[in-house]
Amino acid sequence: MITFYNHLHAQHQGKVEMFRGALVPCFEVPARADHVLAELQRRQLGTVQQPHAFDDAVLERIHSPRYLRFLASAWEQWVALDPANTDRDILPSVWPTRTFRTDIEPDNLSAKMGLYSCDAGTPFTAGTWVAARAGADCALSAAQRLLQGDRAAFALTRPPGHHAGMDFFGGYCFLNNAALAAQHLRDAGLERVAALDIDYHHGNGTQAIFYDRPDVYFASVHGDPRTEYPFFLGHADETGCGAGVGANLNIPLPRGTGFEVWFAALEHALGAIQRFGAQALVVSLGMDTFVDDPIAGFTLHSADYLRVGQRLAAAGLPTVLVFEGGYAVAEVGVNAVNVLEGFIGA
Ligand code: Q9C
Ligand code: ZN
Repeated sequence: MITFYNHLHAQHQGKVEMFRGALVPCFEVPARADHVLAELQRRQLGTVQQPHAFDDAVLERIHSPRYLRFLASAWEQWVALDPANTDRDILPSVWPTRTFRTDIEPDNLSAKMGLYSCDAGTPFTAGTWVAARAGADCALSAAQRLLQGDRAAFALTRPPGHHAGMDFFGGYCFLNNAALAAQHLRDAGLERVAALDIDYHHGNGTQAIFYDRPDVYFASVHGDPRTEYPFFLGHADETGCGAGVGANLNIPLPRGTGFEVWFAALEHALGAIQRFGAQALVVSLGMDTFVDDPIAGFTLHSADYLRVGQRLAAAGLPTVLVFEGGYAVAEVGVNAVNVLEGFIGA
């Protein structure tokens, strides 16, 4: 299986995030991707390549032009406010909740940060845009390989993507890599594509992007949003709207859920994807289902991920695997590469 590695990922290196009233060191760190790359190379599981450069127009298939313009210009505006800002990340602190207007983009940078975000846990740094942009290229390059006939491809990138919506960032995500990959497959002529999200956290961005569409099925197995981030989406009664009714499946599970119950939910999601008639699969591969993850609550063990990979392969679909969360840094390489090894060996 080919891996597209985001060689610019380390340029996104947040310092702190807001957590329980304090600024704490970021969980989403460059070492995460480094560990996955090192383990891939140690096991020699296929070649590692740099992504191809896709046009900005491809990003506009998923994200709004004004959001993309904001991402590309935010850091410049931040430093213009105060040259000392080069040493500080940008965090939002004010949001247009219910009853406020979102049609007028404010000039004020803090206000723009709020307009285009959903939490204070996602710092924007000097290298965030270049890293996210190259990460999107990785996901698109992986999708492109499927179109050229590959059985599977892996996008090894950070920052992650599945919490990012059409016009907002959050949950450590800026560009929705999985949605971009799925849309790229659609635009190349595949009529039905499935996005399967197995990160611990519900993929609210991906769900929202495809919620009214019958051509991209979204299925997710995740921590119950009543207690888990992102809190405000991911319930079982969200089944799609308009033309997309029936093309969205959420399987929320309680904190503490172990492998057998989780795996049964995965089987259920893959069965639904099969019945939908998907011609390709995009997997949001979050590794924060691991028992020792510091910010999540399922109890999967390293060996379980071999079975996850085998089961994903058994779906028999051309598959893009997109790296998402997973914050047990020392173990994330072994765990992610176990999925790949299980997939390849199946
Ligand atoms: N500060 C992904 O796994 N914050 N995002 C949780 C800890 C948000 C996770 C509380 C977690 C987002 C891609
Ligand atoms: Zn997650």
